[in-house]
Amino acid sequence: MERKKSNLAVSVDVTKSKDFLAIIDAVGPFVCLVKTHVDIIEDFDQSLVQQLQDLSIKHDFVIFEDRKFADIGNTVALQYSSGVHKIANWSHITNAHPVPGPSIISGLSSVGLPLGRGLLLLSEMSTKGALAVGSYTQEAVRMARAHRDFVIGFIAQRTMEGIGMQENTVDKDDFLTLTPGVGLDAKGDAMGQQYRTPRQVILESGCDVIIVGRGIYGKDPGLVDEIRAQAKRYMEAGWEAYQDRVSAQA
Ligand code: 5IU
Repeated sequence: MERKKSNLAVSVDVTKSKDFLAIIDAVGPFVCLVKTHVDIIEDFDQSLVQQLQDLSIKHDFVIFEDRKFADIGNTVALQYSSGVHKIANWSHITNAHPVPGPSIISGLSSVGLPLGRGLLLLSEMSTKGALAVGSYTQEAVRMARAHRDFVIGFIAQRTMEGIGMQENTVDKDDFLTLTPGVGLDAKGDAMGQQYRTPRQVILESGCDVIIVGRGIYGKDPGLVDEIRAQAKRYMEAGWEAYQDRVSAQA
């Protein structure tokens, strides 16, 4: 993030590998991270993974497969390592719902830790009526604190720093907060998504990374110049909000 002066992550939710690779190559210079959903790609094969890894090296970004694991430890370990996608082989970070309890972290870390991977826990969601609130969110943070060797942060709508800690504690968490539901032009979509601006997310809510999907590639995955321009626009908005937050804290 420091090296590229970018706290922008782009979420590439498209179904054709040609579009997928073209979008990533266009946004690559502006992002710290690319978020994927490989299970929606219709013409997936192992060569796609190789091309994604090549782009990650070319543009210096981290790969995050947004798999949202949610099963028992034994099953998630198999889903993470095996099957068609073999996520652990190529995705630097992935994420999990805390709903099964700490065993989901043990299951995933048995595969990911030896490979140097990291995990994000989903402690909140951006959708209307989400159930990940209150004590659920607090327990997610507690689970993360107990597994700092593998958990590197959260998908959440605000910083989780201090949540569930005693008032006068001096402990600092230092977890990352990555936040979806970010848009500069739209307020939401027809399926419950809700958008806030990079300023609201980074400056007011204390998050670290903005995750943007359709706000960047939404109009047409073929419009590469437009996609590049939007990526630059979101990168600048995200970084400016971050700079303002850091200088306000100093
Ligand atoms: N995503 C959310 N909200 C959440 C979580 C994940 O939008 O709370 I957890 C994912 C879904 C999609 C991306 O892959 O982030 C947002 O895409 P758009 O910017 O196109 O809405």
